[in-house]
Amino acid sequence: MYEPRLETMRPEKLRELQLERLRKMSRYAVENVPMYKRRFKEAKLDPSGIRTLEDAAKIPFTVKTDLRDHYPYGILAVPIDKVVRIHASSGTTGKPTVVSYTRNDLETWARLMARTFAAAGAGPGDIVQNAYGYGLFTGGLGFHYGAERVGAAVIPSATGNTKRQLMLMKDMRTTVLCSTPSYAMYLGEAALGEGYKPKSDFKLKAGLFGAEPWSEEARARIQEVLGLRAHDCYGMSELYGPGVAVECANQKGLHIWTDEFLVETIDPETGEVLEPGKKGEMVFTMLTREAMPLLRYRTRDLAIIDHEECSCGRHHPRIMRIQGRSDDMLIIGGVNVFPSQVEHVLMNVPQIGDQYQIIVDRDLLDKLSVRAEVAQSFPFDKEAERASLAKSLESDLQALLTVHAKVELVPHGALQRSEGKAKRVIDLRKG
Ligand code: DLL
Repeated sequence: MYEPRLETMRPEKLRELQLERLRKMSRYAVENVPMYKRRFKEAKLDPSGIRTLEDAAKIPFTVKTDLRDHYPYGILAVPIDKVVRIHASSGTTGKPTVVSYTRNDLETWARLMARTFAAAGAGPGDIVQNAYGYGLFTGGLGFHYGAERVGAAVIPSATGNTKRQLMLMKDMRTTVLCSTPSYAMYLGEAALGEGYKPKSDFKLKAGLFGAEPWSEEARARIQEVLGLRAHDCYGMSELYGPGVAVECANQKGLHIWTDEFLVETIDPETGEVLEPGKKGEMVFTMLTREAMPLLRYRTRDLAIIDHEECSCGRHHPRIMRIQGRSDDMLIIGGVNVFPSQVEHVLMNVPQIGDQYQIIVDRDLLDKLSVRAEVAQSFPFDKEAERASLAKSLESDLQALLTVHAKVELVPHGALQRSEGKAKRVIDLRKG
């Protein structure tokens, strides 16, 4: 552990710390950010009215459009000369979401990232290859500073240039790989294609993978090919970046650093707070953020949060894998379909490769199809085998999704590989 006192704090102590910080943060936000001053006034709420953690539910939500509406600096609680870093998350349309940090914010973020590396067993002597994007994206610098903080050596290899990544991995004797899970899969595939024997040529022991959804089956594949322990890590630009939650060596859910974040799960339709253990949208309050306070920020990410104790000694509750985003959910003829369900089915079938696309279209009715690459060893030329594989996948998908999905198999290598976040869903109904 990097900060054993905070990482093993008992749940009741954590709650005390959270309450103290929540009260302080509410007052700070109201006094320094006009948007929060207005919101509290509209809700007829004074920060002094927050006396218990449950009172957080009285605070109005903050949503992504609030950040866009106050582009670029409207939510700042400090003068611009206290800001020392600015990141942004790329919007698919229009202006990006801008996130600003004071020196103390960067310090907090680096500490949380150091905990992230420590949870994966990384420290002095480790060689960390950081294949997240450096730039406006928070992945690159977030992992970079965390690795340095625990005393590991960082190779800032950034995304892309896959052959060079593999050469570095072997020659520099990389022990910890940081990348999106889809890029980790691609690195594994490319390593085999280039004639490496990953388990003996590489010295990898752990991977820190996140920034996009992935399944248990994908984890099993990455671990098998690269010979490492794959840790899931979660974060988002608005909440510093990566470093919000990470899996310990037990790999049974991601510990959320609740001394820094108050997390609630809500019903995404009604906004009501759900009981612990129920699947819902995660809502985060940043408890010590200086530059850009965020109270009850709706993430749109759906998850179950588990409060059971973990044998690793950390009492921080765990996200039992992100189960999709409320805005990623596809509605096919009235039925809700999550891309993660499709991945779950595909990755369970050894004849299927790592790459796939989900295509949604409409003529009279919604049509769902899945284009999947076969594994390298699969005899793609044999039509009968292809047809039978497609048929069996269609029936597995039907059983899980309860809607029909047409399966199109394509040869190994036919689909584009991703170096950052994979784009798996093509919805032709939009636009
Ligand atoms: O993806 C920050 C990050 C970088 C996290 C590197 C982990 C590793 P954004 O670009 O703002 O920030 O995207 C945030 O990505 O709301 C989730 O929908 C998704 N996401 C992030 N981590 C995971 C994960 C970074 N482990 C959005 N599993 C979030 C599933 C994830 N989805």
